[in-house]
Amino acid sequence: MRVKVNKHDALIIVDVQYDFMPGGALPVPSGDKVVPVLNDYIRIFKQSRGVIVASRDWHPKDHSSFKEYGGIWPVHCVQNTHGAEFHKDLKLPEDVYIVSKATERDKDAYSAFQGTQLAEYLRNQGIKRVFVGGLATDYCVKATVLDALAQGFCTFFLFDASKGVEVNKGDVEKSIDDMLNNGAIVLTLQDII
Ligand code: VGL
Ligand code: ZN
Repeated sequence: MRVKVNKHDALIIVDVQYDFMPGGALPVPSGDKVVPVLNDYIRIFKQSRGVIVASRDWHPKDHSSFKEYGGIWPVHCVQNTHGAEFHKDLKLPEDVYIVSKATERDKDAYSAFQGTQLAEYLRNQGIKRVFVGGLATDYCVKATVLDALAQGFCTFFLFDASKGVEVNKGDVEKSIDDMLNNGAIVLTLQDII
């Protein structure tokens, strides 16, 4: 495949935060490996005048997705803690659009579109296509890809810039099938000219 990035394209970087890195509260195996690859995509999108978006899981400290409050996850990505910060090596540009999600105690959100103004923002910027990568493939990346498709964006899943949790074996493979079945296109850096 050959794809050329233009100014109607947006890169959506999902949840590249310390709590999803090895050693973090909710680690994604090899989660740190996405950072240099995403930096390559960032460079391309800057050169091509595309829009760059970064989402972050941004929970209050008593969030309902945490085990002690009835959820299924360990405490992670609490607002204004180190674990919620973006990885320091991720080269986000000055004009990055940051989307904070699941900021209210009683609402969880895996998708960067859920409960946020992201779709409106992208439409206002004239965006037609979105390129989604980050953490984790089988949760927040998948949910973001499916919502982007439902919102009518032509949507690429950045295979080489994403890693999954695999709570159950085969979850990543299944999530990619899900994205493909809904119209997503799987892309790697080699496909971009
Ligand atoms: C995520 C589990 C809980 C993610 C966020 O970013 O994939 N996973 N909250
Ligand atoms: Zn979360």
